[in-house]
Amino acid sequence: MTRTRPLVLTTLAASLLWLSGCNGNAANGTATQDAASPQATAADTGAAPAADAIEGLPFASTAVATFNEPWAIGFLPDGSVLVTEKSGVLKHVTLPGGEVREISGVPAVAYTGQGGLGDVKPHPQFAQNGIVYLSFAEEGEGGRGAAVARGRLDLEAGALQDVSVVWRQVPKVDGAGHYGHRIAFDGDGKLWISSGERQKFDPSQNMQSNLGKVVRLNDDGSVPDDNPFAGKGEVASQVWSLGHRNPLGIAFDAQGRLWNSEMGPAGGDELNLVKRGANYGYPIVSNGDHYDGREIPDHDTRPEFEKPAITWTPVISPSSLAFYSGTLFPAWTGNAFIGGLSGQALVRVEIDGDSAREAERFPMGGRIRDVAQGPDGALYVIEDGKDGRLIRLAPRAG
Ligand SMILES: [Ca+2]
Ligand SMILES: [Ca+2]
Repeated sequence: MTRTRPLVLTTLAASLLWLSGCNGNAANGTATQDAASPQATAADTGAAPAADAIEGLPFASTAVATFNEPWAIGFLPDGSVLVTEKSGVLKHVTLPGGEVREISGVPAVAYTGQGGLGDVKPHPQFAQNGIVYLSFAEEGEGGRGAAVARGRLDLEAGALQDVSVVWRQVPKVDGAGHYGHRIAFDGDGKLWISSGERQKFDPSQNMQSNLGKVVRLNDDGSVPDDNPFAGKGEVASQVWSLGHRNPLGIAFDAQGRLWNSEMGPAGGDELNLVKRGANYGYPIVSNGDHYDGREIPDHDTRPEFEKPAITWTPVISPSSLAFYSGTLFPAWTGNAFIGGLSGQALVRVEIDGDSAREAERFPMGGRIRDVAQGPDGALYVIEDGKDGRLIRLAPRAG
């Protein structure tokens, strides 16, 4: 068994990277550091494209472009990529050139707290229909909630057209946290959405609400009649699984099984194999506890709830989840990758049947907001915050 690297060492390594980055910038006289973005500035990366974007990794890292609070990466079949910015901006990026263009027609978003423009995913038949899905936080009666809209991307016009909302969190509540709102498609073209509990706890167990759930829909937002709670109410019929907290990662493995990563409270981050109709226990059980110190019983006290395949304490703050199906990193085919916010890392996870283990943790020197596999078989990550970079990870040549 490879042991998980203790967090303190990861943090130390990240600090050393940060320091070395400072020195490098100071040496060439372009140092503009802030806490959210300890790496080189866009001008630096443009001036030295061959240099590693992140030092100390066992593979090459190349900065492609820089964004303002990027949130999600959505690859298109032609190898270009859409990137969302939390403030409500959608950008199209060519690869490998890294030319960035803003796309108009994005719905108005509630940009505050953890909310704003969220995930972006093309329809599985994007090459034929040009449809793109966006998730975002919106204002409405009762407060705020996540929504998912779809529209047709006209790349020549640089515009999203015929935009319509296909799903909403119910009910809208006050606050601006735990939207979740990652999007995935399965091999049958079904639309899957991870819905956070909006920091309201009990809705995760309430089937009159779709908060704290994973939902499964047809691509137009209608409800499939073979969902596990079909016929048990308008909201319940959307639900695939319940008892989730803030599921910021959702992805299918090569066998077509759904997994999700979710933020625990104080401790207890989770990777779950998401099963039909299953209850993942929040807020009744968690291997973490409430931030105010009140205990939440651990998963093993209540075997009727599905246990996580991996639980992390100290936390990594999983932002994102992707399965690697490429061959550019042949040793990693079938592995899961999780971006860590507080962990400032990319976590490699090996899957064995229904179980999973952390196999490796790469210190990224900053908070990682999303991870995705490109059509070229490279891994791409995006950094969190102001001046967050889109970075391509690939084996070193030779
Ligand atoms: Ca759980
Ligand atoms: Ca606990």
